[in-house]
Amino acid sequence: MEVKKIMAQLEAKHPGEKEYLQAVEEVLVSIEGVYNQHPEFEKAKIIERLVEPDRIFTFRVTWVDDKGEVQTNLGYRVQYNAALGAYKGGLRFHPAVNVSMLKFLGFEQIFKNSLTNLPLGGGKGGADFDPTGKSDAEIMRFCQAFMYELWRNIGADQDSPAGDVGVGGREIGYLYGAYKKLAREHSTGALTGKSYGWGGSLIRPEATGFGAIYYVERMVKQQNDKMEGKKIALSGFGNVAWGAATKATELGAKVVALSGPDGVCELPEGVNREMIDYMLVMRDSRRNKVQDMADKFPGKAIFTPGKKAWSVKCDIACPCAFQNEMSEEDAKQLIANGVKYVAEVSNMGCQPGAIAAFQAAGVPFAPGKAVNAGGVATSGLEICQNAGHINWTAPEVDAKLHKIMNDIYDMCVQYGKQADGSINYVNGANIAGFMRVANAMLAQGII
Ligand code: 2IT
Repeated sequence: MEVKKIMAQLEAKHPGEKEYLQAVEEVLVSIEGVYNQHPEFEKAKIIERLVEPDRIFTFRVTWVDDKGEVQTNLGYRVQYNAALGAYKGGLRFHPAVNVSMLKFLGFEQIFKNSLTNLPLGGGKGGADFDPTGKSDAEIMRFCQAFMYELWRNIGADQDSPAGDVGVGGREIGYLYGAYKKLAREHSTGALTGKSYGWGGSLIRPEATGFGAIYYVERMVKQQNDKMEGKKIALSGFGNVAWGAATKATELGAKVVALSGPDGVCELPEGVNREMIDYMLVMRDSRRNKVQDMADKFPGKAIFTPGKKAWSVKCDIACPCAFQNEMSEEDAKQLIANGVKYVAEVSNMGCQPGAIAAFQAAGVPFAPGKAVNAGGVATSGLEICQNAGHINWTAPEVDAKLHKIMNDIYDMCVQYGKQADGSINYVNGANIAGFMRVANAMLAQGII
C-alpha cells in the first residue's frame, strides 16, 4: 500500500470531500508501515475496501414548522463497516452536515469502535437540520419525519444510532418514540442514549467526557505528573464539555475556559458545581451562546466575543466541540502559553497543522478516536443491558467505562511507542483500531 497512490485515487473518485479525505489520510499514514508487513492485507485489498462505506442512505425529510410552513431537509445514514458488529454511531443535526462530513465521522467511528473491544461496527448519520432556535414541537416533528425514513434500516442487530452534535437525550426520546411506533416493537437496542427508565444506561450522558478525562489522567501519569491543580481549557459547552468539566473538577483540576460559537468565557477560579449545572440549562435553551454563562455568573466568568478557548493560558487543552476547530495558529499560541497536554475530545477536532505543531514541540497529543471512545463504549454497554433486560448501577457502568478507557490507553501505548520512548498516540490509536478490523475482514472473506 502506498498512501500517495491510494489518496490520489480517492481524490479523483470523491472530489471535494475534504473532511473524508483528511480522516482517511491520517489513518493511512499511521498504518502504512504495519500494513506493508502483512502481504495478506494487500492481497485481500483491505484498505481499498475499508475506505468505502458498505452503503449510504440519503433521504428527504419534510416537516412543518411552527408557522405552518413546509420545510425540507436532507437526511443520511452511512453504514460504513460491519466487520466487528452491527453498525454503530451517532446522528448529527447541524446545517453543515453533508456526505463528506458523515463519511469522515463514519470512518473514524470504525477505528474508535474497534478500540473499545466491543462488538461494534462503524456508522454515522444525521441531517442538515439546524436545531438552533427551534421549539420543542419543531424538534419533535423533525425527529418523527426523520425516523419515517430511517426506521427500516436500523435495529439492534443491524444498525444502532445514537446522539452526536445537535442530538441529545430529548431528540433520542422523540426518535425512539417514532421508531417504536413504526417498527411496532419495543426494540430498545435500536437506538442508544435513551433516558434511564426506558432502556437508557446510567452514566451514558457523562460517558464521553468522563472517558476523555480518564484517558487524560493516564497521559498525565505517563509523565509522572498529576491532575491536581492543572488548568484545563475546553471548547464548547455541550454534553461532552459538561462531562469533561465534571470529572476534571472532581479530580482536582481547574476548568479555566469554555467557549461557544460567539466567543470564550474565561473562568479564573475554575468552574464550580453551579456552573456545571448551568451548562445543561444553556444547552437546553438551544441559544448556542456561551455569553449566557458570563451573564449568569458576573465576575466569575469573563466573556470575550470572537475568541477561542485556545487563547486562554492552560496546561491541558481539550477541544470538545467540532471538527477542525483548532488550527495550527491556535496550537502555536497554546504552545507559547506552555500547554503540556492536548487531548482531542471532538472527532478530528485538530487540523493536521495543529497536530504536527504539538508533535514537533514534544507536547503529548491524543486523537479523538481514542479519547472520546467512552461515549460509544457506554452505548455498547447500553445495548448489553437492553439485550439482557438488566440495569447496571452507576458505579458498575462507570467501572466498566474506566476499564475500557484504561485498556484503550494501554493499546495506544503498545502500538504507539517510539524508539526514543515517547508515545505517538495518533499512530497507536490508528494501528490498534485497524488491526482488529483488518483481521476480522480477513477472517470473513471477500465480501
Ligand atoms: O462520535 C461518537 O462516538 C458518538 N457520537 C457516539 C456514538 C454512539 O453510538 O454512542
